[in-house]
Amino acid sequence: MGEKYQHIETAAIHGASDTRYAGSLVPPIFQTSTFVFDTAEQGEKRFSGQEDGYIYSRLGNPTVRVLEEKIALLEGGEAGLAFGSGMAAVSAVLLSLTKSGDHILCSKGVYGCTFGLLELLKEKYGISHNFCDMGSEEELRQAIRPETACIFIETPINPTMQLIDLEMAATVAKEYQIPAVVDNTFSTPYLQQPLQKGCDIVLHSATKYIGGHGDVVAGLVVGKKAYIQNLAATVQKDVGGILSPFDAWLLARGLKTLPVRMDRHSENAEKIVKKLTAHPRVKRVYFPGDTGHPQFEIAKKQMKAGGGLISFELKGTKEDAQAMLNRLKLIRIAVSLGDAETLIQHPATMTHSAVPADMRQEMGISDGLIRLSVGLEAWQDIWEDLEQALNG
Ligand code: LCS
Repeated sequence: MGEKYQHIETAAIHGASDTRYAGSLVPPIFQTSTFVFDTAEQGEKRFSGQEDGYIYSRLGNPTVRVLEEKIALLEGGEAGLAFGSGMAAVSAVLLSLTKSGDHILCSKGVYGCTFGLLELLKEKYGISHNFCDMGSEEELRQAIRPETACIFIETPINPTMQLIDLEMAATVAKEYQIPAVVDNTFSTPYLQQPLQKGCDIVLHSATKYIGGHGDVVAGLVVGKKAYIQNLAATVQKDVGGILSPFDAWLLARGLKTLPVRMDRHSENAEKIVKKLTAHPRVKRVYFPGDTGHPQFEIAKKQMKAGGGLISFELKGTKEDAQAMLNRLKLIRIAVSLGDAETLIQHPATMTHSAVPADMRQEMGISDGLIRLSVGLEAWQDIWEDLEQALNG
């Protein structure tokens, strides 16, 4: 946690909070689009980089900076950068690392819109990609091409909950001198810290656990200072997917309770997994914190706990899955995840509907697969609702 903090729980609360104005405990919201220069010469110096200071909120804002410093601290990285959505962060990173003719090696399974972006990059700019299980160093080495510009990893993968060994992937990436990029949305820095495993860039849909309350859409990137400065001065500045000061303030607030929330999400999920596994209508349950998960050894190596997301396969058809969702009373049918409310969704027809059916099958997204984002309610109430819907 940097030099100042030994524990992530303390860093999440006190880190990057010394922007104090009028003795305010909480950093204020700088809801301003621009910043006034004392003189024309000062403006010139700010633009040329001779003098530090704010210019215009697309180029930097003090409230947004607090969030960027906090996430960098929690991920154990040198610097952070905030974006207007998780997809703005994913696209900025991929644009920054590739040029026409390059290749992206991707984990076998990614969020549906990341898949859409990869397709767009291929069609419009000739940046190809392929998917790889990344089950071993050898498998990774065989998939890397001379034109591979980066390795892009989701772990756990949305929504199949398959895992990739981050240390293994980072070792191979180093061997080929290409960056390993990790989408850490599902785990957050409280449960998993990819940079500490040797990966190069971490990104988040901060819309999820980082915000934690279902009221913000945002993205974050953490990496080496030189990379982040370059990303800010190029793709972010010129494409412009920035975060608003108020949303940054909400996220910095959300981060204070991240450790407590993640503990509770994980504990609740563990309880629900036990119940789901024993239920006769459930074919299979996928949860990285489950000793029965085929990659539990990887989870033990790199995750503090299983997190709050569970996927499970119902016995039956797509219509059976939809009917089960429709019987729920407390649990809300909604995409997104990581909120206080327990949310449930049907990946094949919702988050991953943009992925062609044959690819979905290959990724392990069947029509009976359901994804549950276990919230912070009493687990008994969550289970009671699930049980009545499963039995119904
Ligand atoms: N990465 C992952 C792993 C995600 O799950 C999402 C969104 C994104 C990136 C994109 O972030 P956004 O732009 O939405 O902030 N995942 C969603 C999901 O599973 N349900 O709704 C959104």
